Amino acid sequence: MKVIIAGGDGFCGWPTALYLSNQGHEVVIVDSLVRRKWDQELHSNSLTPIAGLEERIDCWRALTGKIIKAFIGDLNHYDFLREILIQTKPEAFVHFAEQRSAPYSMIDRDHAVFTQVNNVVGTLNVLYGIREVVPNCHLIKLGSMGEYGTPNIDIEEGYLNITHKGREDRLPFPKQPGSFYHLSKVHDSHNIMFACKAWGIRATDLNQGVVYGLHSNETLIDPLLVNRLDYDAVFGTVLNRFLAQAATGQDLTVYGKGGQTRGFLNIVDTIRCIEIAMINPAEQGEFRVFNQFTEEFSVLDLAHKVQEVARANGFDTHISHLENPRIEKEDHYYQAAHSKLQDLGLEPHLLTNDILNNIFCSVLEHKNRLSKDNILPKIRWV
Ligand code: NAD
Ligand code: USQ
Repeated sequence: MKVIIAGGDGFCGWPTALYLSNQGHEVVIVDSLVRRKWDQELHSNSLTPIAGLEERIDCWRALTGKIIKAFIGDLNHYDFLREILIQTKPEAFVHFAEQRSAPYSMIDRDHAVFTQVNNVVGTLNVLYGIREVVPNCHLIKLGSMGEYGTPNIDIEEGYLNITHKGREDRLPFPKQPGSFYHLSKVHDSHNIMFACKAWGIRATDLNQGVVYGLHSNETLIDPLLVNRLDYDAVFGTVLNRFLAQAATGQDLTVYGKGGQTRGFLNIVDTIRCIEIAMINPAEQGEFRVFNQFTEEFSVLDLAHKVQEVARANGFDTHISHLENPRIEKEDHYYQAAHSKLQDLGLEPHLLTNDILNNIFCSVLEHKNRLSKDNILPKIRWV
């Protein structure tokens, strides 16, 4: 298939682009490279040394003979996006290209406004572009499990059957997001749902949990193809952060009690979920929602797992309960449905000690690149 990967220079997008290219799909990356600028703004870096996008793509072509095209530009610029759609006529549009850090969106007014404009306007432009240029193209949009928040009932996949005053309906599951970033995902979901209804667009909203790991079979082919790994308090996600902390002899930064429970998945499952959504497209006019994660863990569960693996490698790792910089429940019910991707063929890579140990060893290789100043959280929700 012809597929656009928007955000194809990022953590999820890069290994997805390589995998789909390896499977024989015609892959086109669209990315503004803004993520690399945010590293400069935050004085942070990927723990792994990542090559420039052009160098990465050249390396891929030299080693495999497969061509990935790239367009550098911003989805907020409609003329740029429209021109790419005209030139490439994609059958699927995988949309990773957003500002994805909750703490970044909570820095101040400017960062909250930027996050919502970047994400909501970018997605609106994609919807208008599909409508105008490629109405049959399947939009595969990365949403977030955090759109639902942590309600005291089971979370369903997108929709909830409700009986109210004797009448029944199937309605979108209530959303209680916990940051201006997560709110931008909710706004996107509403816009996409409306565009499907109004214009007959086909879309899959993948409510993804927290992703961990870094390597895929393809990124391991050559050091120039390595994926990025964020460990800082702004973009680093919890399990990758704990692994980087353990590898550099620091305490694991559990926020508050650590009872916060979330859905998690390995990066290799992210890639496979995108492929599954792509080869099983939504119907024309359908707004389909899948919950994309494989297991649930509390933050404290993860800290204990990392502590065990680190200790087996000779690191005496301690857990530190920091004052929680976020406003979130630290002790709550969490049970979320996630069967639809498995029904379509996902075979999860679960978090065994072996898998955790492999990621830990990859992190150890690059531990000298970690800057300790970037570990403790400085952004507060209040
Ligand atoms: P990332 O920041 O590593 O990559 C995002 C990429 O999009 C970057 O390369 C960036 O330059 C690009 N980008 C951002 N705004 C753009 C714009 N307006 N125009 C063009 N390019 C733009 O993020 P990621 O971790 O790969 O996440 C990808 C998607 O998956 C995001 O939408 C995120 O919300 C979602 N998601 C990520 C996780 C996770 O744990 N990483 C979990 C759930 C959902
Ligand atoms: N946490 C800690 N210690 C840390 C870092 C985080 O205890 O050092 C806690 C947080 O307080 C939170 C949980 O771990 O309760 C998850 O935090 P996170 O930073 O790993 O993930 P989050 O902010 O939710 O965002 C990440 C991605 C985002 C994606 C989301 C999926 O950055 O793009 O949408 O995961 S989900 O969590 O399902 O919403």
